[in-house]
Amino acid sequence: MRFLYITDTHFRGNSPQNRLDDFPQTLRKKMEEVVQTAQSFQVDAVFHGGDLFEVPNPAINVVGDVVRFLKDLRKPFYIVPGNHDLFGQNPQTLSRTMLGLLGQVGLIKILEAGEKVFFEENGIKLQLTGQGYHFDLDTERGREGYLVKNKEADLAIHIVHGMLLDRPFLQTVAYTLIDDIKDTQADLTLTGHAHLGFKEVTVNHRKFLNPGALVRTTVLAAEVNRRPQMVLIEAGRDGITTKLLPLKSALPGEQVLNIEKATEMKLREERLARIKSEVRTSGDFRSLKLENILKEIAQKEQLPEEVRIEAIKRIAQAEIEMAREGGEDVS
Ligand SMILES: [Mn+2]
Repeated sequence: MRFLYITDTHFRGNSPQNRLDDFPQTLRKKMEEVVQTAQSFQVDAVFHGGDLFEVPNPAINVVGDVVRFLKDLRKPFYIVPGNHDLFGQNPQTLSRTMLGLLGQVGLIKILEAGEKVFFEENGIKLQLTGQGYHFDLDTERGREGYLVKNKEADLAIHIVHGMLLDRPFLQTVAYTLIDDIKDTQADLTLTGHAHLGFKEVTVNHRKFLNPGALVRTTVLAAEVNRRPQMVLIEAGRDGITTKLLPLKSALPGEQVLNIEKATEMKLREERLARIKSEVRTSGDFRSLKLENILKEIAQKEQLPEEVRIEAIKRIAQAEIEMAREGGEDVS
């Protein structure tokens, strides 16, 4: 059995602020390559990790691009809803979204939580499950959305639109570490949402992979240097193997992203890193969490409470802005 996996296509009718090219046209070319790849490898189905659309109610011509892609593809297409596909990031709004409509008319198959889809070839059975985005997904309560517990086939693939990461990130952003879900029965866990992605990780013979978004919309250095890619999945008697297929149609980051902005960002990052290291070396702080440092300074200097509260508010705002600029789709 063979499958192709892509994620975070963010179909939209105009170009993001940081792009220099005609974004919708570039995306159409990328999707042509996805179609050609799916056909030349004769995959059984194409999987999508969510955020098909930039907004839940895209314009008709944007939907037209997606429908044309699906018609050209002529393969079963399985997807989990991403936060961008939903109103207010709320899964209960699915039936009112364009993604929901495509599912209702049967052009795509939206994987519902707990639902299993089976594939079989040469006596080997594979189950596919998925978990769309929801608010609590990256909390301890939501963790089970990442876990496959009752495998009913020889092999299992699980697709999740959530902030699964291979290493710790900003404390203000909710995320789940691969280590937190290493007991899953899924042989391969595929994720989206974190646009930069991570390299395949194997723990206890379980594989975890996020190839990164198919589109680049921020000017973060890592994003400029990243080439969007697809994942070719082979499943059979020897288990599941994956191969990354970089998009040939994706232009170098410098040609599609506004680098001047990126340079500006890099200077800001360096400045921030310098401030952080100065804070680390100049104070005897019990914690490196900004809020805690602030608390200690406030106590030491006997600052009025309203000053401390105002500072907390500004730090939160700055971190939200940083996370936004950091290429992670947390909003
Ligand atoms: Mn996204």
